[in-house]
Amino acid sequence: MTELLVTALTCEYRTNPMGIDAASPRFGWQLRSDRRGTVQKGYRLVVAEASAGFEAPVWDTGTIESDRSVQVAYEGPALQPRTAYAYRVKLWDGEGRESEWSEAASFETGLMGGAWQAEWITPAADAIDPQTEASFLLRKAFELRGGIVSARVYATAAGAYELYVNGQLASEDVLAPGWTSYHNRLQYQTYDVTALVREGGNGIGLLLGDGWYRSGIGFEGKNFKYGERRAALAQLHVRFADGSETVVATDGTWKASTAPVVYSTIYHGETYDARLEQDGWSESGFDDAEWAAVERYEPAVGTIVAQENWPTRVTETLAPIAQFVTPAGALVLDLGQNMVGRMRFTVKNAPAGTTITLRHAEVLDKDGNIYYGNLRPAKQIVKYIAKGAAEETYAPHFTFQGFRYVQVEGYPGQENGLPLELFAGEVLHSDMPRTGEFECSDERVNQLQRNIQWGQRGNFLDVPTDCPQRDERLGWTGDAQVFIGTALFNFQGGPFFTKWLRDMQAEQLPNGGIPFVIPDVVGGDSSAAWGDAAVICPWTTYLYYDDLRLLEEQYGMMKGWVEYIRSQGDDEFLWNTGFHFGDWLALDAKENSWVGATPRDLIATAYYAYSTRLVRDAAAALGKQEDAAAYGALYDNVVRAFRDEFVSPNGRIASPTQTAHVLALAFDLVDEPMKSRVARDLNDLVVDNDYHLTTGFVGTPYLCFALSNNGYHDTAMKLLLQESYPGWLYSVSKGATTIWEHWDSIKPDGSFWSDDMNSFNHYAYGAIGEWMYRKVAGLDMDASVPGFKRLRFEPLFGAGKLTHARAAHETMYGAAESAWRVDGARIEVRIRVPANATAEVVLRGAAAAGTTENGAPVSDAAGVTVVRETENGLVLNVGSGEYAFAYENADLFRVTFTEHSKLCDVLSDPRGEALVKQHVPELFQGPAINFVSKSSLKQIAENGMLRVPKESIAKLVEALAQA
Ligand code: RAM
Repeated sequence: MTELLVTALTCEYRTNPMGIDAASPRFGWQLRSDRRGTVQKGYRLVVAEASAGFEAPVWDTGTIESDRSVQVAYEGPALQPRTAYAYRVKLWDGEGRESEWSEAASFETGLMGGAWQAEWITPAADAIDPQTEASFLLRKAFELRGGIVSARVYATAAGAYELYVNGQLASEDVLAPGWTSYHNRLQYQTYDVTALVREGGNGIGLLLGDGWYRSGIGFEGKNFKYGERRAALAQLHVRFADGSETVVATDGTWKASTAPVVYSTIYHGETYDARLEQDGWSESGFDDAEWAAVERYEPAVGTIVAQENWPTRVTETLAPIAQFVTPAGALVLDLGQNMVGRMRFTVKNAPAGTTITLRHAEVLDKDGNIYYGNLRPAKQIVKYIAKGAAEETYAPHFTFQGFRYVQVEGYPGQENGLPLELFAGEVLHSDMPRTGEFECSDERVNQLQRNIQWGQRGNFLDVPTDCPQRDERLGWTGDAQVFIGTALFNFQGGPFFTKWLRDMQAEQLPNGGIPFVIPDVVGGDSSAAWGDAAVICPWTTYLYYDDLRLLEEQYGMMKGWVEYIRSQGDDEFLWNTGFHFGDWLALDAKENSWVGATPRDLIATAYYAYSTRLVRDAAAALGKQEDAAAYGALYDNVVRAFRDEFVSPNGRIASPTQTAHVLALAFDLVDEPMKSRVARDLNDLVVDNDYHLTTGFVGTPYLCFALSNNGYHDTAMKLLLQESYPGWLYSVSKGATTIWEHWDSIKPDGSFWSDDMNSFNHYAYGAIGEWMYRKVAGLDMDASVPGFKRLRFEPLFGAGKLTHARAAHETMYGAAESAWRVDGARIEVRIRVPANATAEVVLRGAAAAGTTENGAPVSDAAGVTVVRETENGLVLNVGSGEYAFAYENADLFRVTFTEHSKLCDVLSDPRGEALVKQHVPELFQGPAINFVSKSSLKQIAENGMLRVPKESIAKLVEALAQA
């Protein structure tokens, strides 16, 4: 039986979500096919209320002739709030096959903008000091009759909260309601508590702490708070078999107390006094007579919206790999990985009042002592005061730490060592599905890839942050912008960026400027390459997920940003005024400066051009023809102005930095013949620097792209594989398990870059990951068809250092994969194209004759069309499926016309043969020219038949010149 299946149904990026408030949610599905070249010809999607079943659908599309299988918007009658829907899909392919109905998937709407029945409450100010550092407990007992069918809680807080029902923690979500621009937007969460409620007496409780709302956020003592008073808003809806409903909502009848969480802030940690625990506090029988009253208190928050991001959760637990005593005498646990989250630990038979203190740090100094210097004022201290039970287990509630090492004090019996099995590191971040893998023959690069992914996990804790440990942890726009291309390969980031971009949009300044950090807690605005996140992030999200709706929604912000730039500068088409971070932390900075040598107006104008181009493209994608034309014209003008100002008529870039050249190439600011000149100059800059980079935040993400896309992939590979400082593998060689903020966060002599700004978990330089996926492994998209519907595979094999590489990416259509292996001249390339997608494949150095797929001539392969042979190799067009290509790499041997004539010169020189033997002995061993005499060699060369490695020719020519 041939199989055509519909699987992996999603609604708004999620599997069976609850709390959907979109009026027209979007569906997606994947096709599974046992044939190659499967394309969806049509589909039928049916949505029904879950209680009614598919026999009585609310929306039946009927048969729709379309190959669209992602972001299919609901267009039926208005969805009802707090209602469970089921949906299913069936489809037809281009070969007339019809699938069965998919399994039913579900989604459940949230409050959909309806009024809250609950009232905001907080402990009465005359009973509990609102300024107390302690968290609050809020509770209510209630009765339920029998026949319960379902129960949901909708809740949020000004602060951070945990929900308890009948003594049970109701959800795995951590730090709800998440961090948004609270005064503009606040998320609420939906919890299914059906299994926790029961007929008879029930209790509901909220543990309410400070979270991002009131912890005091921001570096240099900014200590920003959204509000001084915490408050909660929650309502429980219980539905009964007879269709009736009961609502229990926060109101004046609730009671309040302080919690055993006596102190908790994001940066400094938490203190928990277990002696203050009140058993049964969220249960019905609990006596709350002594508890304080609550009062209504409406915090200054903006629109309450359904949870948009993935929830923050514990996604992995790490056991300590070692414990040791430092030279200074501290007992330290080593988690083996710089992680972000919290420690959970158990203590047995500790006398009441025993205080156990955990201090968290990322690294040890060169003497082996735990190093807290880079935390700046952030304390990262967790204290637990035992209640004297036989066994007590604790993990902090409303804080997180960035750490690999944990100094433990006061743990009973610790002089004899800690029971490692009673300690665990809980890794916390937005619980995004992982969608990317990269792996190759160099274990150091694999460690780099792990470091990049760990850096992302640690800094995608609800907001894309710069760092997770010091008194910062902020949504720096520049960092997010340079990293998003890598981020979206690694993890499903649609919901994550949707939420963050909505906050950015809410915080865009009236003049179109963009604050440095989103959510904005520090002020400051509109640096080039930082504010450009307003354009680059929506555009990139659109490209990866075909999320046209997000693009439409964000278009006003994108355009506003470009108009802001246009209003700057003393020339309409140059941006040469204002504050800029420049090429932040570049190595060509002046001493004691954080700003690299590339002129800030060059960077600003380059970004002006780039953002304008993307707004032009966004306008075109959205069908806004007038805007597309207007921004196209603006783009041309900015490019012209850039050239006038920064490029000499012969193509010399005005600033001799790597970053200046990188931007000119990466943003297409120069054309041929200047482009080749710029690329050559960039290559020279890197080679002259002995294959080391000098770039900072601005140049680094594009450096290797600029080289690989312009004929210098070998140089890019050497940069990647460079182990000495500075380069990506330098930190790996120093044992890093995450990406560092500085190329020399730890210097070769083991000392640190100064304390004042030295994060060991900063994803920005991890932006190299995108190039590893796209260029090294060769897994790429055709950007003119968003969402990876049209893939592009073009692995660049490099200068023979890697023998294999493999990348996989879970696209909206399913898994895509590219893997290659080189053995001498033989190359194997395996690719996977998900069903309903197609791909262009470029096999570098291949010719049609001699290339096989699955052992047979490529031209006979099902699903493959040979398009053409080019200078670069063989271009194929393939349909969905898995393919295994193999060929001899002519690229290693093929000689260009100039090289050929140079080679002829060498060979016609009397010293030719000796030179060849001395410098390129492989010429006499290679498959193409075994046993050839000098004269036949020359003859073959003259006929253009000789295939020698390009590098060998260069070596020969050089040797001849020197001989
Ligand atoms: C520091 C961090 C951050 C960067 C800003 C400009 O706070 O390095 O990553 O974006 O400076």
